Amino acid sequence: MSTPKNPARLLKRNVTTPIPDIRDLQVAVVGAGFGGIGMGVALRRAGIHRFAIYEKSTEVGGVWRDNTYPGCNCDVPSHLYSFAFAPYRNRHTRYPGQREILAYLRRVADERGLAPHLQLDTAISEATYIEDEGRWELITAAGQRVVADVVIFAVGQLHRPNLPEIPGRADFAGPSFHTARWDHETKLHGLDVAMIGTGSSAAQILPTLAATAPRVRVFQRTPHWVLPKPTIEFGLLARTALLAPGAHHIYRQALYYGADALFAPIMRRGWSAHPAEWVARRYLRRAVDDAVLRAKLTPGYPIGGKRIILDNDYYRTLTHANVELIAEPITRITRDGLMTADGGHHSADAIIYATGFKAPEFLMPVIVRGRGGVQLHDQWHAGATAFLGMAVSGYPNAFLIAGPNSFNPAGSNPAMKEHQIDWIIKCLRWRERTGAAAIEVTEQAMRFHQRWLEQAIGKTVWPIAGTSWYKHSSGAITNPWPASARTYERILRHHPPSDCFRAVP
Ligand code: N01
Repeated sequence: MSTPKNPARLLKRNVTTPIPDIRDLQVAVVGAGFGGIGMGVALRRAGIHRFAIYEKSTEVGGVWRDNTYPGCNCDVPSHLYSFAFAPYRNRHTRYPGQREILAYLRRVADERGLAPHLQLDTAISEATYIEDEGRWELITAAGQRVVADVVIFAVGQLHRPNLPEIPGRADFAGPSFHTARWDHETKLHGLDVAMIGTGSSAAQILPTLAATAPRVRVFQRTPHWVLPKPTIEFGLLARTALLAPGAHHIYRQALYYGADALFAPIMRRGWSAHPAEWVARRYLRRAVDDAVLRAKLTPGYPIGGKRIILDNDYYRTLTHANVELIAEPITRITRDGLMTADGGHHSADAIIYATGFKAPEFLMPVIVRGRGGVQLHDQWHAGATAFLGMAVSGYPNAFLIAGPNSFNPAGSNPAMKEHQIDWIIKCLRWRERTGAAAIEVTEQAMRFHQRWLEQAIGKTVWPIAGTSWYKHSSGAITNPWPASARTYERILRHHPPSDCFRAVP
């Protein structure tokens, strides 16, 4: 496979020719966000070169390509929110912005030679295991057929916007859009804006909206817990220290262990969350003088029940004269506003849906058929499950990155994905050593893991907290990892593929 003259250009447009024979891939990766890019780099490093990365969009970057709303940034420090193999180079800012992360991902894909492997603008709509061959057949949305020994889904959890079915939504006459589909053509200056939802995205957008719109009405269904974000710019001392050999690695490790020690205990029931809850309550008291507004913003469930918002401006902006927090449930959307359960009508020129993602619907809308033609989504009707978030019994040679119960709410998800990528490479090597066409996680390993997972989830605050994207409509907790990142790493180390996989006859 020849390397094109300017691989960077290929990262931004449809690439249809560089893969010589799409009927004969070793690996097909689906998705070109952090997971897909990291997997591609690892495959090359492992000497696997006949692979393609299928991406539905015309660019790499995943959620960092999709989310372009004003103020979009990351609440995990950049030195940790990056691949260990590609150190983050900005020594000035602790928290990266959306553009920086997207530029970082493009650069990694470019510098690590992924351009010839990228099949952009190519959505995979079906994946079927061919039993006689021990391989996978993928069908693209355009009807193209691809056959690969192994399929790796790296589509992430937060990529399908949730547009709530509120009666009258289609009647609204003004502009309306979801945070992850920001309409940059619509100028919101001078418009009265209604924003539905109060999660991390809403918190990041609100200061910009409030600075330009005459009136912003924020519709809150449930308050989220908010913690202040530590200082954002590195001082001269820190910048100089980060120049020292090995300093980046030491800082990254400190952040990794620090996040585990500080945030993972918050998710557990009992006293370990008390200090964080105390800090959050004190922060709210200091930021909001108005007792009525404070009462509306005080959650009635334990901290960590939903993803905690780390932000310094959200509460402060809610106290501005042109911002109103409405905690009454929305009953209907009209031509020119929103109605609430108390009978109020709140006029609006534009509506922003900061209503999150269909996170528990893993792999949708791809139809995945395993052994015996069984459909994965039928099997997952009451909530998705997978062995360590990566493999499902009955689906040989198929892997997931960021699959069920592997989102780390307490630290870095790129770091979690790197652990998964390393482990998947181990599985591929083991498959090669056994000489089997296909390998599959055993039902026993799945059952054992699921029992452990349910016990661990039972000790967290999630089952007793209300709605969140961590939960399937059945009530099952399907998205977050219920322990520390180190525990995940340790479990993977103690579970070599030979212990939990079998060769498929
Ligand atoms: O979405 P969310 P998000 N009527 O699901 C409300 C990551 N992220 O886009 O809480 C009325 O958190 C819903 O109400 P409730 C991060 O992991 C990371 O803000 O369900 N309201 C909630 O308030 C984050 O957790 C960064 O009662 C409705 C809101 O919409 C994840 O993305 C930055 C409703 C949705 O909040 C998702 O965040 C931004 C309805 N029918 C995001 N349906 C970083 O910094 C939903 N809501 C890394």
